[in-house]
Amino acid sequence: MTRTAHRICPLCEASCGLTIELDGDRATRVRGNAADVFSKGYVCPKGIALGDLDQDPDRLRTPLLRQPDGSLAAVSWDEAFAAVETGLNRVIAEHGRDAVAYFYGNPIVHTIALPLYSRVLREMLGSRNVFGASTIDQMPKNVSCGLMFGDPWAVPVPDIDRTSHLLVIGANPMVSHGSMWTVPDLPGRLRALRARGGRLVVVDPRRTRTAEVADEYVPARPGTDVHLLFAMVHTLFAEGLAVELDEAGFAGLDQLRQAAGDFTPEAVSEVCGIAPGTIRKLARDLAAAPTAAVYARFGACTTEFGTLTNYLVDVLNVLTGNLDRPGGVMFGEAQHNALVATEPLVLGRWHSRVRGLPEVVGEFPVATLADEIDTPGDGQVRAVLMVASNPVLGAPNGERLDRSLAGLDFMVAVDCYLNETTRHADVILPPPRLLQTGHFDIVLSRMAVRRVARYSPPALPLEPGQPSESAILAKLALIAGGFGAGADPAALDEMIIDRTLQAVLAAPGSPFAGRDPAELKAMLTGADSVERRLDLMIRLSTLGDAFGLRPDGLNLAALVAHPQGIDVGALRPRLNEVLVTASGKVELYPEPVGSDVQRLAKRLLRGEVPGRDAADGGLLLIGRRNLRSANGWTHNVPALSGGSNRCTLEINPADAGRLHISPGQPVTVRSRAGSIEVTADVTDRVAPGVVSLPHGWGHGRDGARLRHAAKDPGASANALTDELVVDRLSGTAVFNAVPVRVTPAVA
Ligand SMILES: Nc1nc2c(c(=O)[nH]1)N[C@H]1C(S)=C(S)[C@@H](COP(=O)(O)OP(=O)(O)OC[C@H]3O[C@@H](n4cnc5c(=O)[nH]c(N)nc54)[C@H](O)[C@@H]3O)O[C@H]1N2
Ligand SMILES: Nc1nc2c(c(=O)[nH]1)N[C@H]1C(S)=C(S)[C@@H](COP(=O)(O)OP(=O)(O)OC[C@H]3O[C@@H](n4cnc5c(=O)[nH]c(N)nc54)[C@H](O)[C@@H]3O)O[C@H]1N2
Ligand code: SF4
Ligand SMILES: [Mo]
Repeated sequence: MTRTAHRICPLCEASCGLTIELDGDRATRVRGNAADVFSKGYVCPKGIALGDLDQDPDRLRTPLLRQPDGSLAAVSWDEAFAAVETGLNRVIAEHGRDAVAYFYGNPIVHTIALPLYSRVLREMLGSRNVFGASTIDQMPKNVSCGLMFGDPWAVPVPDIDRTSHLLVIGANPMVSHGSMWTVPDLPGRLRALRARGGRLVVVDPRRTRTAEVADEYVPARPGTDVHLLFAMVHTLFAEGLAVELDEAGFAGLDQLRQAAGDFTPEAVSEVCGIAPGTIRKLARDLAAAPTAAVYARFGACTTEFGTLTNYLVDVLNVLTGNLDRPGGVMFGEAQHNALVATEPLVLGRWHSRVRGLPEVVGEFPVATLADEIDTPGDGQVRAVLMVASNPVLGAPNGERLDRSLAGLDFMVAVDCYLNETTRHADVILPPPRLLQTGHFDIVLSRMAVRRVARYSPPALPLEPGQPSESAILAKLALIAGGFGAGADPAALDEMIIDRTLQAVLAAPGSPFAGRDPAELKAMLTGADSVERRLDLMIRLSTLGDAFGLRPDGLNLAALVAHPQGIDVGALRPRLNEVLVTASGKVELYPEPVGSDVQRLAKRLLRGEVPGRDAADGGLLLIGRRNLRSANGWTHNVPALSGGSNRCTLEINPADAGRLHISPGQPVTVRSRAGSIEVTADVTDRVAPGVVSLPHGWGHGRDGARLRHAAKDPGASANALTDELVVDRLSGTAVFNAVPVRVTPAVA
């Protein structure tokens, strides 16, 4: 029987609406859903391949359990959960709760289950050893926003549909489709920007697709955006281009002005490799534009001064009067509880055992997980709950982590593949198929460019006895909390609903004061306890119906009745709603920024230029993303691999000539951490002195089951990246501007 289903694509942050044609339980065709209120039919090759990912023969359909002979065998769900209970209890009884680390991966923003259960799982586990994809990705943005606005998830995004000037630094949204910025059909929106006379300016060491469609492209030296942005701030002050700021709303302006004093365009020019005149022009154009937005992403986060860089991005947005105004950068609206206030960010409430790295937003840096596993003593990590992550390929010095994970006493993975990381697990719990999973953007809605809400229920039912990913994670939480493998996941949801309602009713100025929580709870709809939790979130969000207090507002039933989504409108100014700093002002020179500025200023005084002093001509490694990849986990699908999706080292012709490297030749790339062999792609897309490798490669390892990916395994960029270097304020890994040497490979 054929029919059609709608599903929001979970493969990147653009969250396009897909139309899926089904024959029985298989997807026969996937295309963009033209009626989707947000994406309006836009789709990319990954979305079209959703059915192939769903049907991948290597995708796990049953739990796997490590056998006495070391092999992994398919077992029932009951056996698998019982094994988790036994294994976890043993480690906790012998070594305490900190001996179990919890690690969440990138799908935390692409699933319903991870955002719903990550927090309760952490609470129930009660371990300080929490790690996650944030510190190998966007944590510098969370920290800079937390310091400036109080809430680490108050992330302003470019109001692209109304801006007249977009400055993109270290991001390639034409290929990545946007990140920390949910913006479907970015190519179309950029075309519209330019059609109405707006400008796109890109700063990147690589001439990316985004750079190619820009009005102005400024090649940059990796790792030096912080200098560039400081010099732009300097220029705004020096030329009187900064807007007047109200002292009641902004703190630290004088300190900021003083700090920017040393960073003249002339002082930073050599470091950045950008002429002083170009730097001044970047600042002047930004100030002169009627509206403008500065946006920076992965390339600006995963460098040694990632937090400072992201902070300066929003400083520029503030100083040009573009924070929280149409056409500038604006705060999206979450689909979740807005009625209980967020606590302002406090950093370093505790420190990691081995390297003494500060906790950030409740986590330790992934860059120190191997230390915590390898170093004996009280609090040593002996077990890991690995949920939706493949850090063997994604973490800095992944090869070291690969060895560390092999030495654990116990490991549980929640993952759809037996891959480079999960091959170390004792128990693997697979989430249901993509078509058996619904979608709701809990995290991404906060960074969406319009006020939209959409819900896709699962296209196919679960098999009898098969748990949803929500139920899997709820079970893990209950086991970690000592309630046992037999406990009912729905009971956990009911408890969370009760707790949330109590907190909402008790909040100062609650619109529900005096109401009976049971009465509110009885109003929740949904097919199961998970949907009832979603209904609760939606009703309590700024777009929600507040249990009838806002009759036009949204609830789950409304979204179910509108499968194409509901568009409430463009973003609206709401800084006053999101700002939760202790001072009640936007902090323009928050405390820990000052000490890092001094560190930066000292380097500038010493005349340090990244890469220049390294051996063999000082090449700096950066990453790149391919249109048909989602990190590495899509490489097992033929439609998404091969062709242009290749693991090669891009190197500029000038460097290739100097190093006697010809196109297509195998080369060895070495760093402090390790070495790999790859093929050279000689191209002037990368600036001289820069080489580029994609990540998520390095397949074909013993024990993994990614049969298609193993045919073209590539090599892991993270065999080269260094776990010992992190952004000091956020603990985030440094994936860009990694010093490497490249030589022709010896045959
Ligand atoms: N050198 C270098 N390193 C990088 C980067 C880089 O650009 N360069 N990028 C960094 C970034 S931005 C990120 S986000 C990280 C990625 O790091 P990870 O968090 O490891 O993310 P993925 O590689 O996307 O892996 C996702 C994992 O979840 C599984 N999975 C997919 N869907 C689901 C699901 O619905 N449920 C469950 N339970 N599992 C699922 C996949 O099989 C895979 O094992 O890598 C980082 N590492
Ligand atoms: N097709 C595809 N889409 C994806 C993904 C994917 O793997 N494939 N991954 C998803 C994930 S997990 C994320 S986090 C997002 C990331 O989204 P983006 O940040 O937009 O993607 P990247 O390609 O990592 O872009 C980083 C850019 O920074 C540049 N760069 C490197 N170092 C520096 C530097 O020091 N300064 C400057 N100015 N630029 C620098 C790189 O050349 C690159 O163009 O993409 C998401 N979308
Ligand atoms: S752009 Fe992103 S969300 Fe849209 S179809 Fe492609 S992978 Fe899916
Ligand atoms: Mo990411």
